[in-house]
Amino acid sequence: MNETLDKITNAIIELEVDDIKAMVKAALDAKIPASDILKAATKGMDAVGKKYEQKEYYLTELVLAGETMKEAFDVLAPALKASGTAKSKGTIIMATVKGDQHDIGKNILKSLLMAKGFDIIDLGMDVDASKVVDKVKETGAKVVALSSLLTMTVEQIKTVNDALVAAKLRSKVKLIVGGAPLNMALAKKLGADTYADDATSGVKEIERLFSN
Ligand code: B12
Repeated sequence: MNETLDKITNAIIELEVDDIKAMVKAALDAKIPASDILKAATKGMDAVGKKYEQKEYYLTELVLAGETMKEAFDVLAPALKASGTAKSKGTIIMATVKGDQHDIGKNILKSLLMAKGFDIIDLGMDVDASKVVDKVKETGAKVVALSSLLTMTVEQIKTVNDALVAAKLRSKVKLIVGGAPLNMALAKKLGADTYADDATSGVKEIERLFSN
């Protein structure tokens, strides 16, 4: 295993919010691919999640881990984008569902999609279904990508789906969802067209939706 990448994983786990930017920058300067650095940081977030489950970490640590990941991502995002293409492949509306304030996964997917040349309209987190519907109406976007990290907010996917149906827009858009509490069966039950369990397969799935 690459020592620099291990250090980045550990910096996320140890919540080294002040040092992470310099570490990521050093890794990029050493020509380590941005996608590998992203994987190392994500591995750290998974370990933080486990520590939280085991009550070794509490909410304060979760907040700090989120901030550390965001710092890392600030440095990584331009490098991820630069590794992609510039031609627009289509427009995607992205949001984290109402009641949910997790946006790191969504932001990673967003950067990878931008790197592939998609235009992204990011509505942010804790987003009301009506806002998604308004944006679809306004932009004619062909894909809506929703993130939900909490078991208690996955139902919001159904709320968005129902709102799109009520606005007679559902047949005009494809709905893709992701986030830890989801799987393909649940996603479909909630009205989504498809699901992906990480950002890389999310990009592939979205490319497939656009090619259909
Ligand atoms: C960081 C974090 C936070 C931060 C979020 C900061 C931020 N701006 O995002 C803060 C501190 C705010 C937070 C708060 C809470 N959190 Co929290 N949090 C996490 C943690 C540690 C990491 C999440 C993360 O960023 N992971 C890294 C990213 C890269 O992974 P990801 O989000 O899963 O995204 C990937 C895939 O899922 C996928 N994906 C994600 N979205 C989408 C969308 C599409 C369309 C596609 C295709 C793919 C896709 O691609 C991504 C990249 O590969 C997780 C534990 C974990 N390991 O997941 C808990 C976790 C999600 N949190 C949890 C909980 C309980 C909470 C709180 C309720 C705690 C509390 N008591 O207050 C609050 C809820 C606040 C709210 N209303 O949302 C639980 C959820 C349990 C559940 N199933 O409901 C978890 C699982 C921790 C645990 N093990 O208990 N949290």
